[in-house]
Amino acid sequence: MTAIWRRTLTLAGAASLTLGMAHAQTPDLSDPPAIDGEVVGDHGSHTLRMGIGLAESSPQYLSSQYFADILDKRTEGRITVNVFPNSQLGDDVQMMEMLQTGSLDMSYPSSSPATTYVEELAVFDLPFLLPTREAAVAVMQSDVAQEMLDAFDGTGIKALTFSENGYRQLSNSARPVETPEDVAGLDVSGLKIRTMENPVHLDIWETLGANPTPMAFGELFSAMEQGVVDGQENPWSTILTSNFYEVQDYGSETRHVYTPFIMMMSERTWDNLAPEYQELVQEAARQSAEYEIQLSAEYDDWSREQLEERGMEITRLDDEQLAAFQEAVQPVYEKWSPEIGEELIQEVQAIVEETTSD
Ligand code: TK8
Repeated sequence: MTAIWRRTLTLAGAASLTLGMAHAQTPDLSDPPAIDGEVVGDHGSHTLRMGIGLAESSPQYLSSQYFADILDKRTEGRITVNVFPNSQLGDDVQMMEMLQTGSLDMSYPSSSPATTYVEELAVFDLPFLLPTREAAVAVMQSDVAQEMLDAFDGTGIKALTFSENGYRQLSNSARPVETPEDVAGLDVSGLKIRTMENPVHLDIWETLGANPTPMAFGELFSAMEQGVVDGQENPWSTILTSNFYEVQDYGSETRHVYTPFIMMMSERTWDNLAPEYQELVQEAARQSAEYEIQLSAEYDDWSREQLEERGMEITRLDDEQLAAFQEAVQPVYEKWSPEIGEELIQEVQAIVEETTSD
């Protein structure tokens, strides 16, 4: 059953019908915005390889295809972008290293493992900092965020734009989680939780009493299947599109961190592009990020419902329960604020307040 189901995800819809699968693979998604804008001049041909972590049905993949379509159309086929999903070219950390050496042209990692290049990005890893998607988007589009992208200059990576990975939710195979105590376990041991390769995330789960292990995303499914870890945390859409529900019985709507993605290009590839191509790539990146954020929003609640339909037991936390998590992770703020910079945190908080006050 598992194998068949996983196969249907990569086949055309017709195959799923033949197998009698009633579940839709995607929600009703907005069509990609029309590609207007002029065809740019002929500055030669380029074929670019772009590696991403998520599956073909994810907003990340669909919007990357849109990015490819924009470049294709506006160069009359002179720039081709081939998108490789499912971490098949490597994990976030590996692919960023490949961008540096020029052995890969583009990638789309989470901001969290990219903090090794630009420390300030860790502001996004602070738990419960961004209360609404609107606030998160405003921060991603702010000057402060642009400075973080610019800070990649000289690392071998050209950071093009932020987009949405989203609110992270806890899933596990051991027990329903409603409180921090459920994470730590009273008579039982703390949940073994996979985290992204990022020290703030590690600290969050240590503070909550879990046994966290940083691990590449591409290894996560089999680690959960084999019981190397009990659980993980990612947006509902990822838990759905990467089939984690097959090996995770419980989900909790913790929304503990909002993490962005960053679309990136190898600086070597970037430097090989004519200025007019560079401008186009930058514009297409922003347009596709807007589309990605929209798709991601359309996916979010729908994915949670789909997961419930597929048998996951999902716990929604009330305000009091969320407050208990928020309080439990206060030490993470105290520890990391000086490292990340109080001023930066305050700047982000000011943007958040602007969006929530009107
Ligand atoms: C995909 C990752 C993933 C992230 C993670 O490449 O590692 O859990 O949330 O989406 O970037």
